[in-house]
Order: sequence, then structure tokens, then C-alpha cells
Amino acid sequence: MRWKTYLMIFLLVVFAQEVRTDNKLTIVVIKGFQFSAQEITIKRGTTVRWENQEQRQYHNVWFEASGEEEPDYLFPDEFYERVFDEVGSFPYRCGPHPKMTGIVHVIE
Ligand SMILES: [Cu+2]
Repeated sequence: MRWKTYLMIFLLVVFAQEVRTDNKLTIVVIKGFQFSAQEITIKRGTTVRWENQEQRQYHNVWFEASGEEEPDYLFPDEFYERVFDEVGSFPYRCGPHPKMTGIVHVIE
């Protein structure tokens, strides 16, 4: 009986990860002073995770146009996550590097 329990747990873990990756989590890589992808379109309720993959450069993800305060810096190997519950287009930039910009389009 025990192997069935292990198999069930294994399948649940695999299934849960697939659902999360495919439908609920989108990753934006920060590398080479760029957000990649620079423009993304996601469904409402999706989590976006910005990962700083630089060797030593810090950045941040600042939704300045939404009237928000500049957030703390993201250092290499750190990430920032945000859930988008509202439909619309949300531009952002990197605080220390104004030329680094991105936009998140949220659809129903
Ligand atoms: Cu930056």
C-alpha cells in the first residue's frame, strides 16, 4: 500500500508544479541591464516573478507610473513577485537605470 501513497504524492507535486508554471507564474529575467521579456501579456491573477540574474549588478522593479514609492534594490539571485489582479497595462522601470523599462499587460 505504501508505494501507492508515495506515487500519489509524487503525482500531486508534479501536477501542482505544472499548473503553477503554465498558468499562474510568469518569470521576467533581469540580465544585461534589460528586462526579458520586456513586454509580457498575462491573464488576470497571474504572479510575475522578476529574477535578478546579473553577476553583481543590482536593479529594482518600480511601478512609478502607478504612483508607487521606489522599492528596495534587488541584488543578484534575489527576486521580486507581484500578483496582478486587475486588467490593464502596467508600465514599470528600474529606479537606478531609467532606460530599463518594461510593461505588463493583464487580460481577462
Ligand atoms: Cu537596473
